[in-house]
Amino acid sequence: MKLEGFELRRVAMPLVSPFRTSFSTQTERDILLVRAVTDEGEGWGECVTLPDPLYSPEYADGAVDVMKRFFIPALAAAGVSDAPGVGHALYPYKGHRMAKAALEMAVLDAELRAEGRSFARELGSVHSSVPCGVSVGIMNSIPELLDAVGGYLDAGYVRIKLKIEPGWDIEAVRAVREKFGDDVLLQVDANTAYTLRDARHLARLDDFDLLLIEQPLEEEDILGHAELAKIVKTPICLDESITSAQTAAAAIRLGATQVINIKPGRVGGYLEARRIHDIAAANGIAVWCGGMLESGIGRAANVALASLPGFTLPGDVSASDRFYRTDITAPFVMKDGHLDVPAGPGLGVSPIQEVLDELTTSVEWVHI
Ligand code: SMG
Ligand code: MG
Repeated sequence: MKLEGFELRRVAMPLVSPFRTSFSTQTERDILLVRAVTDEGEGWGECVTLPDPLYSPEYADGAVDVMKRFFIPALAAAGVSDAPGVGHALYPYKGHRMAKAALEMAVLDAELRAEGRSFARELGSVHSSVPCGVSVGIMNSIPELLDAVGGYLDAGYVRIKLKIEPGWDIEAVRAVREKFGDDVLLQVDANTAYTLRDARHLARLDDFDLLLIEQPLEEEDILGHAELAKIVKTPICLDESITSAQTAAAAIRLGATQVINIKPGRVGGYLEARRIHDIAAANGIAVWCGGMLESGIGRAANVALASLPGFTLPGDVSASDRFYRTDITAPFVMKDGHLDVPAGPGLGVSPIQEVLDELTTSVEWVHI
């Protein structure tokens, strides 16, 4: 397969409701789509950068810049013709994992479509459907939160994740437990909003039988998480801190993470995501698939990843309508709390051109 170039397309997708975390409020998703064009057909990638470097150091405009300035020329110079080649050619460049992941994903999709193989099969899928969890943003009031959670439970979501921050934690969790009972699979995500000084406070969450506390402390505070894990009984799950298979192995060894949230964009791609899955499995650590409010393109790949054997907890893998009234692909629709794993070639879904055109804010072509 010979790469001819990449189309970089920005798409503005309005959210059905604002999504507030400890670091920002999103009302619209500005998605960077990458289309790899080859002599054997095309492939799609989705870059999960947010507009500002508040979740991770990367941001959408920066991803476009690094792709055009360094990464695509490096792929051209190396004559890259397959997905593992993308990782090798970009290895000398530090960081920018979301940008690397999007390019690798597009090349992998092109390769698999040309060969008629699915992402799921390629990654090592063992399930034809995956359970859906939903991430619930910080709300203005407890009644508003209970309304939102009630709606998701009625829709069939099998696991609820509450976004938390200082001032919106114990009482929010208590209210959800009191209203919906002890059987609901419940977890929380702080997106680095606490410090080790909050350990006693966070230990109060132990009363609520949570599956896990996700990323309570700063991303670089691996030892802090290891200390916290000795004080808090609820399992610690790292998200932001895990940027590679190497950091995953270290965090596991240090006792900083008892569960891992795997986001392919954060770790540089689906191939590295699979390596983290393998390391976690070898260490008896459960993993689940995180989400970055993906369109149908990224969602398709996440659903495939979530169907690997080590993904034993429901992920932030929700239906398209959790975030979007109109998706750019055929929507992912939940049945009995599950999404079907696409089985067609590559991602198994493609953008619908008219929808894509309507939502596109810019397109550029980068020749190889
Ligand atoms: O795609 O369902 C989704 C979003 C899940 O909460 C989610 N993602 O830290 O895990 C996380 C956040 C990161 C994105 S917040 C804008
Ligand atoms: Mg998280």
